[in-house]
Amino acid sequence: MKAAVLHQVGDTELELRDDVTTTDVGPREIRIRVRATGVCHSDVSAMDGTLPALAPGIIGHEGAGEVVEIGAGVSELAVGDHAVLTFVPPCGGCVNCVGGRPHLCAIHTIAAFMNPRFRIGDTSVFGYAGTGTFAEELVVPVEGAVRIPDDVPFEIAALVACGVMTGVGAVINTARVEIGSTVLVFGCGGVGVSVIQGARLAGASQIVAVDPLTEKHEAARHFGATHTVTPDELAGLHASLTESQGWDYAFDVVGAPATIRAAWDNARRGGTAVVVGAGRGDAMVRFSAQELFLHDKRLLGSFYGGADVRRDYPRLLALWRAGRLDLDSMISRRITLDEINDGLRALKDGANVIRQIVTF
Ligand code: CXF
Ligand code: ZN
Repeated sequence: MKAAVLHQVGDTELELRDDVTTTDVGPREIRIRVRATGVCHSDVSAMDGTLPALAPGIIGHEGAGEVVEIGAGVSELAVGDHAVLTFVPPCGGCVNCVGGRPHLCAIHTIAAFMNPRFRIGDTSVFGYAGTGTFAEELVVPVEGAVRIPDDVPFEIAALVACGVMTGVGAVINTARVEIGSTVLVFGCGGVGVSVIQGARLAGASQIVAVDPLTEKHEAARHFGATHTVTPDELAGLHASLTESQGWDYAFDVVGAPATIRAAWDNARRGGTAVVVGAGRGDAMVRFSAQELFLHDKRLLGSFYGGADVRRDYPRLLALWRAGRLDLDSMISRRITLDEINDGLRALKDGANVIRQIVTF
């Protein structure tokens, strides 16, 4: 089959090949024919070493498709079912799953990391974050796919697998933003606009979006931002809009020390800063011992929007169906797998795209 291969971390291009295979479908595993995948900034981060990835590997982790084969002991899904993938398949039985934190389940995530499920000839090829959706097919544990209704377009479904879940979930699950709150968001990409949409769903009274690229401001307003500014303009708004008190919630959706620090600084005393952006392991953020107690703020990490995928994927799609979550407008561009390098380059260059979708 066709797939885009990362030979080494640090490579700037993926190699398109048509001789990639998957491992056989084992017990409790399924084979998915990928029908749509988003191009997420974490795919770029996997390639350039910002986020950990094993090579050779198939990148791509925001996908949806059709079940084409099921292994022994699979009863949850059947051939022909449509499903959205997840890069954290909840096992359902570990301390995290039982404790209401299925997004932190490590059982299948670690196994997927260690056990490559792709091959090129005799060479084992890893799937990024246990998935690898820049391929026509992939094999995942049955826990790694959530069934969706047949009438949901695959490209809409794919968005839910990472960006939308991460952004909306950060607001609803992690921060639990209350109605009437004021919200500040750094970054207006796919996850950033999902935070904005989450804040709108939560009934925020003010949603201020910050992005250095003014081309992105229009989209931010479309998705619910009440104000849009460049970083340079933020201090003025902090003074005029918040009477220099700061916002109730400040979300970093960039993952850089400067934006994390800015989220903290712009949260009001007693407010909440939420780190959604996926930053480098060696990038450090400084806080003084005094400010941590004196300002009485909460600093929250948000991984995968605190997803409970079996609960949240259907909810997000129900909100889309009800016209309350705009997923259609998030798709900036449709490409083929042959154009994947072009899509990745556009993201790296900061082009004005929210989500590019590869359709198969
Ligand atoms: C990432 C987090 C690290 C694994 C892949 C997905 N999240 C969002 O893109
Ligand atoms: Zn992602």
